[in-house]
Amino acid sequence: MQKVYLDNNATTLVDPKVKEAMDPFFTQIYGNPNSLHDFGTEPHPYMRLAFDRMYKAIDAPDSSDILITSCATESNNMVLKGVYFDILRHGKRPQIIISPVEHPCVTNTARFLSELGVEVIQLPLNSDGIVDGQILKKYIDPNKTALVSIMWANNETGLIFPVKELARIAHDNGALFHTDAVQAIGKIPVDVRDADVDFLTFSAHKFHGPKGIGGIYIREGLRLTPLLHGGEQMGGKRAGTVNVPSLIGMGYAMELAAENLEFEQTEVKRLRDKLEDSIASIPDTMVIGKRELRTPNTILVSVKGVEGESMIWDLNKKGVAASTGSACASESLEPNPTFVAIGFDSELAHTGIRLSLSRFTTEQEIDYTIDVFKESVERLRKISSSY
Ligand code: C6P
Repeated sequence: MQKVYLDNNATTLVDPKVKEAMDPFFTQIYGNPNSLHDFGTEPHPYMRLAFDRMYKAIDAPDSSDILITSCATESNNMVLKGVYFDILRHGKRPQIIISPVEHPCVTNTARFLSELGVEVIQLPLNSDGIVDGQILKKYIDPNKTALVSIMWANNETGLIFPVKELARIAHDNGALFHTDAVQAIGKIPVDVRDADVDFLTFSAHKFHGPKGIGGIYIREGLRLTPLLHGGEQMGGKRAGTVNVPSLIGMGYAMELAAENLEFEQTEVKRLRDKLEDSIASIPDTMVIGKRELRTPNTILVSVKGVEGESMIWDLNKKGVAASTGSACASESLEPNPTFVAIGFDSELAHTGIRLSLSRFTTEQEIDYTIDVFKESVERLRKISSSY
């Protein structure tokens, strides 16, 4: 049976070139980079190259910091909890602002902080499904807001947030600005200098790097209280021996992601649009979010009368991997929170299907998916109308 992977917002395949670059660091260049002997110093130039590649890919100034973490979940926890320890808990600025469609690693961390006394504001979305400058201006408090944390692109809809404008408003009001750029890197240009953000989160497995490694860009002059205490690795900012093979892979994967941006915005987009047009031609389907406001690889569609879960299982039987939304919320029976935030009733909020492409998706796979998707909708609608 043909297999088609259209869940690239959950994770991506490791680019074979990245895997090849990582290989020597398991069995040949395997010293602990904090050891003083030659085995320990041997990985240093390769690690430096990985950092240089990342600095270049996101246009980070040399004077800023890129901290290596185990994943975006850790990065987001570290930013929110770091700001809690550094600012919020002292009470002068006790408030953080987030969007209602952040990943659970932001919303649940914010909820945890609210139990410690932090005031958490979840902004409403505008009619396009994003937070705009007007909304932030209405809610930000120059005397209270310590941190605004708003994602660069949403993992379910692909909708892109106006991060540069939001960062400016945060700064005008004396607040720090963090963005979760997990779904932006490799899909749209991400330039920390131009966007003028203070903290930025990323995760290698979303851009054809390995799982289990991510990072935080930290603007020059800022610091975050560490989450992990222990040794002096990374200047004491995050204890624990760094995962060298994955760091090498992440650096190279980010460089390739930046090099392939043009391809993503032309060829991947062309295939996404072809799939989206075919799905949208099925009666009673609704694609969420204006196309020009979305990342080039993502479709979130509501198929009226068809439960998202049933559709996913039906597609899976034909070898097509899609999702109902975030992989980490796929076992929840609650309505999709993104749909709810956008204003859908609870029945429609169960009808979401996310299809996300990558630079490895082929035209033949898209043609196959179009046929399978149409057959699935027809079959499931027939079944539900027979009840
Ligand atoms: N979203 C999805 O199916 P980790 O796995 O910790 O590196 O990434 C977490 C994460 C953080 N922010 C955003 C915007 C994300 O999309 C994700 C991961 C996957 O949408 C898995 S839940």
